[in-house]
Amino acid sequence: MDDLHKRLKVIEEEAKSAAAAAAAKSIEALRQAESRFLGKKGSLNEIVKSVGKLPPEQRAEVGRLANDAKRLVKEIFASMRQDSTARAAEAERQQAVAYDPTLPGPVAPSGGIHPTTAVLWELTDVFERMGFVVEAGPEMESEFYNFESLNIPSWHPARDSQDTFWLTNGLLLRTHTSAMQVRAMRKYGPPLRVVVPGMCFRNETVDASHETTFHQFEGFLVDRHISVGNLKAFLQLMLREVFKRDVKIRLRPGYFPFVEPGLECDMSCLICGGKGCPTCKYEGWVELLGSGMIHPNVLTAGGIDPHEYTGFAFGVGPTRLAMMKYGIGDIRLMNSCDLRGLIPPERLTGPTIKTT
Ligand code: FA5
Repeated sequence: MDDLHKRLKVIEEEAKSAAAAAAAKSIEALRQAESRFLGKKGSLNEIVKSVGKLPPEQRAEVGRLANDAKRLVKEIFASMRQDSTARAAEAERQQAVAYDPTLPGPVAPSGGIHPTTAVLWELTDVFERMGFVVEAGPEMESEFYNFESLNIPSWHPARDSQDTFWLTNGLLLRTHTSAMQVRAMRKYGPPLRVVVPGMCFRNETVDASHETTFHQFEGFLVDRHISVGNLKAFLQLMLREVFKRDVKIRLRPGYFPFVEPGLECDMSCLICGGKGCPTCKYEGWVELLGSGMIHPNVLTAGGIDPHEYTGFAFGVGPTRLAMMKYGIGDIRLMNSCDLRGLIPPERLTGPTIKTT
């Protein structure tokens, strides 16, 4: 019996130091150490199992001693478990305290700006500085504002040049931002200076310079004594602001029913340096905009007396400007969601925040 006492004492001591060592490591290590003493094949269970083989008069006493030792070892591990959970909670608390909320946070990667957006900001900025108001207008437009008010009745062949998406609700997707001309004339009356950045839609065959969904930027000014000279000066100023230098342009007669005379403005292709490439359809020139002096019928539709007032209007493709400015050879890349095409904010040359 003395031997058993000694053996149980040794087991208790071993359990104490094993529990302390395991608790310093992890809860899992503690669980493994506990099963070495209390598991099915643990040292204490071996003693309990051997009780059956003892002489009957010793069994009760040995069983009692072994069970006492088991209880004690269980308590040792339970208290160690509690300690190590408390220590983990404390470590977590300490870590939270160590967190300094006044330190600067990790730097998030900053976004880039789409080249067309950058050009639109620049265009809007330069015209706002010259007293133009910015209008958006609806993308779902009526036939009246998109065509009829612009001197394009239903029988007019010019309708064919703007393949139109007709909607089932009697409206259409506007084919150009000129649709805002008569709306703005009726809203503001003369004299007026308005720009309209906005999306336009045409059922066109897509190629390197044509998309079915594209931006336009319309500008029009109505006042007394406005001439083609004013139009040319504004166009040159606009292009100088966008390209930050003088660029080679040419004006040539162009037909739009809502202007008289009508002028198209081309720019020497910056992709090929004017030699010819798919972007400029091998002509060396890229068509940037349509423009002209507002037709008297349009002024009349807008409630303005054409005998007293004249005005100019132009509609430019900001996407094409962006392609020239940033050397992008194919308009399809602009809507391709390729993030490599975005301009890091530090490379922007114009205003970076625009609220309209
Ligand atoms: C017009 O849309 C006229 N409303 C412009 C205008 C306004 C003329 C005021 C006179 C007075 P046009 O269809 O040429 O014209 O388009 C004008 C510009 O929009 C083009 O020069 C081009 O830069 C851009 N554009 C036209 N169609 C597309 C297209 N499918 N994809 C990309 N850009 C286009």
